[in-house]
Amino acid sequence: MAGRRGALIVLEGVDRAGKSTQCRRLVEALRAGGHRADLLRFPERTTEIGQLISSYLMKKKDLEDHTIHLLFSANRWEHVPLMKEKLHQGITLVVDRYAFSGVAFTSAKELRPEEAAGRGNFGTERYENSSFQEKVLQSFYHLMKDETLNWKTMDASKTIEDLHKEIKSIAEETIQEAQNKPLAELWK
Ligand code: NYM
Ligand code: MG
Repeated sequence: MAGRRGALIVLEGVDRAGKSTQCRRLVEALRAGGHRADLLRFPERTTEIGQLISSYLMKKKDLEDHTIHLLFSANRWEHVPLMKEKLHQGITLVVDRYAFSGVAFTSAKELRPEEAAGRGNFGTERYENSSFQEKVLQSFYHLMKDETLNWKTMDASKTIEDLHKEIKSIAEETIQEAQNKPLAELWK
């Protein structure tokens, strides 16, 4: 088995889609099936950069739009060496949001939503309102046009269990397919 790398599996979507639940379930199931798998999330709020991001999201801190965008990006880059190391070691990474959220959320901001629209059943963090989330969704659809990225679309209205089965089977397929492919760079 030496030389076989892990797969990078990213779950993306609007807030409240159920990504965190599915990521946790997927890692458990992969491990139970004998795979080596680790869970990562972005933003990863525990680092110094992550703490700044968290304060921004909790509206405890105001940051200029480009600045927060770059902090989200830096928060991913600070984990790249670790991620590469794990992938090379054959560990599959299940990632709760990645660079696509970076693009989708920032570009949704540039689309200037009417903030006033009815607030849905979201949390209290920045971006957590239905008009903004609608813009984010449109940005994700736009990103999904890039066919080199092997996107699979999930219907988040299904039950946790049904979704889990579907995601697990796609993940297992992806792990197989990734094994013999060299690590590539995103957007290069
Ligand atoms: N978010 C996440 C961004 O705006 N840009 C990014 O690059 C990333 C990774 O952070 N509303 C936003 C999306 C979420 C918020 O994420 C917090 P989570 O997964 O709810 O902790
Ligand atoms: Mg959230």
